[in-house]
Amino acid sequence: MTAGEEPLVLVETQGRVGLLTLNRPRQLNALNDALMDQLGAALLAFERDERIGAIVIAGGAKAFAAGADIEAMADWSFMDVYQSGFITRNWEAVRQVRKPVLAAVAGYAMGGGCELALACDIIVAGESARFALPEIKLAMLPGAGGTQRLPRAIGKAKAMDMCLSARMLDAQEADRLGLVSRVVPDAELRAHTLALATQIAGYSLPALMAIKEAVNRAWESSLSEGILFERRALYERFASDDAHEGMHAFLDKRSPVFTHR
Ligand code: DAK
Repeated sequence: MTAGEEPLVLVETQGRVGLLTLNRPRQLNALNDALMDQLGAALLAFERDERIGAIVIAGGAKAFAAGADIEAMADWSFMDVYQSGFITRNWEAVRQVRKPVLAAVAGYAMGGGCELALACDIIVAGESARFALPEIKLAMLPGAGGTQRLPRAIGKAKAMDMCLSARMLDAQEADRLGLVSRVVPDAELRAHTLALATQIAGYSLPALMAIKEAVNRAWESSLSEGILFERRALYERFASDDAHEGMHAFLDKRSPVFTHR
């Protein structure tokens, strides 16, 4: 970004919540390299910032994000994407974040925009939210985790339908299928998501990180391995100041004071 240029990602904090707003409204937040660089850098800065306990990624009213930037990609060659590590280089920062990440989705979440939301831990959808992986229309394929995360989220039958026919889901159907966590009126989306993130960020950060790691492990291992992982994570809780504080506060009938240790 050069001086005087509008940032492609707006960065704000509200208490212990870091809020990132995608800001390319004229292109419906199409995700070009510069935007993904800024998003990745902001995510990792919040990850390092001990005053932040949860992160929200929001889009605009018409689009969360309409996908990877087709104009930028149209003439790329294999060597261009291979040598620059397209996707891997900057799209995967969200996967490195151990703190909870919430997506606030209104309007279109298409292609890479849908995949970005899928990579978040919680999706709060406004009633206008629309989810699709329409890459097949471009003779492309979802390349930022869509073919992998979508079947895990909603099952093979629905995922195949979306990937092969470009079928678009509205917020209610996405809710029914388990693609999103909650649906709220558009006018309440930002406030609702920030309130949820504030609630989450008020809990013990190392406990949140342990839960996120354990739930993600459910996607990536057998049940018995996952249970073993969960049990170890539970034992580790007994090495944490916050867990003792949380249990004693309950017994003392007072609010806990977490130090995030
Ligand atoms: N890229 C670039 N520009 C886009 C865009 C996109 N994805 N989506 C919209 N825009 C631009 C439009 O070109 C238009 O620009 P102007 O003509 O005003 O200059 C402006 O945003 C407003 O869009 P529309 O005029 O089209 O608005 P409508 O309300 O009529 O339609 C729409 C909204 C979201 C239905 C429509 O814009 C649309 O279909 N957009 C494309 C959606 C799409 O196909 N998304 C998937 C993109 S492909 C990879 C990994 C990942 C990916 C690729 C490769 N590798 C590892 C290699 C991911 C691929 C994708 O995400």
